[in-house]
Amino acid sequence: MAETIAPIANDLAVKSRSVRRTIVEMAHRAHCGHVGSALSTVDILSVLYHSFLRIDPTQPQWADRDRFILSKGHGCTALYATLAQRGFFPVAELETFLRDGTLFAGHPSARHVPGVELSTGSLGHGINVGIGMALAGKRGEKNYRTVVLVSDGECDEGSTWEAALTAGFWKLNKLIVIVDYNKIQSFGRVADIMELEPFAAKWTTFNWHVQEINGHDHAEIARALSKATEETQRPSVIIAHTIKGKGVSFMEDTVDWHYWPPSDDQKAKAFSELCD
Ligand SMILES: Cc1ncc(C[n+]2csc(CCOP(=O)(O)OP(=O)(O)O)c2C)c(N)n1
Repeated sequence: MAETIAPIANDLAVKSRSVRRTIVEMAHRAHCGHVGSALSTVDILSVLYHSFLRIDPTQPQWADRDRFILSKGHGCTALYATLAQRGFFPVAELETFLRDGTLFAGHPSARHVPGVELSTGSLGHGINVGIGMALAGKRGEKNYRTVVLVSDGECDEGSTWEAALTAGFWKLNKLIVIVDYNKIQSFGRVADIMELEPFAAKWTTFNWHVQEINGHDHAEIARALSKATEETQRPSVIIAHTIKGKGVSFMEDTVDWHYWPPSDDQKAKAFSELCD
């Protein structure tokens, strides 16, 4: 796999393309799905891991680190590839993905993978655990921030709105939720399954600071994160408008690429679109 991954460059666009290639490569090798789910989060993860989160890959458990939770755990190939790129473990280790004995399962394990803060996969729990982390930080007068990336499908779950109510009530200003609003779930479109709109207004009434951005624009993502840190009284939500399958033309905005694994030809076509 190592030869298929571009050398780490300074530019976030190059880094994001490299992560996208790794995602396609992992799914192709392991013959697994969730490629579209992972591709949708790449630009957000790139900005978080390369320019926002205060973390140290040599000390994944550093007490004052910022916490990041990938609540939509099925998109973990994006997280694995980004953590590898950031230096938490060698990219070559990702060759073991989904093999017997691997650290890299189809949903991320905090017990096994350096840099993974919470084992996720059962949707609808990320913000709730993030609240615990943020509350512990607030009560302990710590300076760390807690960032949770959730899917739009998770916003159909009651646990998400209970968390939203709680964080707003406790004024957890160091909690930042990013919604990967790609408008698609496993088997259909959010608008047909359980419409979320008016989405921003819902968070506002739960007493959150709300921003809406293009979730593939690195500069916009960085600006929104920076603005979120200025809040002193409210938790922040960044509603990131994204495209499921972003970066690979035939995967973009289709329900099919929730579960399909890429064939040899599809991998080759994807790589031809993701070259530097
Ligand atoms: C509690 C729970 N119910 C069902 C599932 C099965 N499941 C996996 S992904 C998914 C939905 C995918 O849609 P979304 O959450 O919007 O994620 P994305 O479109 O970004 O992949 C579901 C229902 C799960 N992982 N957890």
